[in-house]
Amino acid sequence: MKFSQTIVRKISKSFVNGLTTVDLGKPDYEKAFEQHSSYVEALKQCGVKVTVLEADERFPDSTFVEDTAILTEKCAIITNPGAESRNGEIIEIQEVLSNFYDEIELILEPGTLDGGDVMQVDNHFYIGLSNRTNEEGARQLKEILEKYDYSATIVPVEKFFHFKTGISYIGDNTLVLAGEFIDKDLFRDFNKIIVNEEEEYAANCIRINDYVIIPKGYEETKKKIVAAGYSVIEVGMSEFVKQDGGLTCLSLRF
Ligand code: CIR
Repeated sequence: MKFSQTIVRKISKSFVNGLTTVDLGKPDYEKAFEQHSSYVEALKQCGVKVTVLEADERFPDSTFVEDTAILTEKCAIITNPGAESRNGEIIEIQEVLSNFYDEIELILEPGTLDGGDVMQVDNHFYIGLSNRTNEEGARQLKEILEKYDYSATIVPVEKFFHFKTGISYIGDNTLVLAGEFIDKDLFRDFNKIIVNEEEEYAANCIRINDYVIIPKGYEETKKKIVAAGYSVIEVGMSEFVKQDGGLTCLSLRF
């Protein structure tokens, strides 16, 4: 898939007090700021335009813009984020996306859905059921996608935070995947780049045009992706790991 646009949001000072399920200590704001700047540079290197939204102190997790929308070639779908403290993030995102999209759809109560649970493979979407995405949210998304002639499969997520925490599609019928997804029958027809347990975090990576962006410091996974013929860009993510955030969460791509 060819991407030309991305949207990111600068981290707020309140970022360090955002939601997390891991016990890795508080992120360092300055370092997170630097890492976010490197991420923006990596996106630019992939040849996309980057719209940088200002930090929003009201929402500590608002730098994780991916969770607020699903973007397709035909429509934008504004999600209904499953975490109460994040729900208000969608208001400004909808305004921003109305500059790019004529067709905007909404996930509505009692459905909840986070963008981190949705993986696109060409015209098909996999929708993960996680702590953030419930069955009603997944059902609504599937129905919307089918209206636009896409198809979708709903997949239970057992252990990972979001569906895409453990799986990424990098084009060419190839998945990068870890843990519970490695032996899943649903993915049997894909080429698989398997991420070992110590490097699980690197299963969340992003193919943008001619590059795959991966987190820095995951050498085995890097070797495997390079060996499969991809050009890799590495970005330091240590401060985002502390807040359960992966590479994909930091941008919306379309
Ligand atoms: C949250 O709990 O919502 C944030 N601290 C992390 C969100 C990560 N987003 C993603 O994986 N798509």
